[in-house]
Amino acid sequence: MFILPNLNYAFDALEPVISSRTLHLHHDKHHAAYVKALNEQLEPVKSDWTLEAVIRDAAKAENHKLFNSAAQTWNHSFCWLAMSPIREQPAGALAMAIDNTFGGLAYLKKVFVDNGTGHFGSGWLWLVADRAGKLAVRSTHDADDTLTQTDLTPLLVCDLWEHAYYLDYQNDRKGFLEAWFDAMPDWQFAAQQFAAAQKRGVPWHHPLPEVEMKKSRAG
Ligand code: MN3
Repeated sequence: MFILPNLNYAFDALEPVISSRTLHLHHDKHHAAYVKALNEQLEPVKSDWTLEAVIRDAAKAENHKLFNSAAQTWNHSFCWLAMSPIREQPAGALAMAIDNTFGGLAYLKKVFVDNGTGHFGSGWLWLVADRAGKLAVRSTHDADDTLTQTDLTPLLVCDLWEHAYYLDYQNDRKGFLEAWFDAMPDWQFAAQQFAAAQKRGVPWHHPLPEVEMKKSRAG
């Protein structure tokens, strides 16, 4: 079965941008529920099943229920890693690409916030790169991700579902996105993904499922 990944930081580490209460509910309830629903549809799973393959197969087969559970599991696992309690600035090749594509971090922020504010309903807001290292901001609806789009590697993602921000920001999605962009992105993680997009390294993959051990009758 797929396991709910632990966070790499304390639940209050993202305050004041994301409260401990929001993060607890988001990880312990919302994300956990997607993982549970995924496992209920998949069992028994083999240890070599990748979640990426499950997502792509479900999309191809138009199995919407499985796709939603699998993609929401993946998207949340990715979104925890795309955030850091340490406020960072992009550096190196990624910073250069941001300058080349957007004319600087301030304009990328404007494109990112405008896209997410204008996105109708639930979904995800992504910074992606193609194989040539060209950056773009994309939003996807509901559980949809960038894995089913060829030639795109996600660098960052922000959850646009109301459960991600409503306790802290109520209806002010724009305020949430501005605060998120200034403080939350893990630009080192994004830089690794950016290098992988151009075949320098391997992009992040979801942890493999754990196979339940059969009870030993030995002895
Ligand atoms: Mn969520």
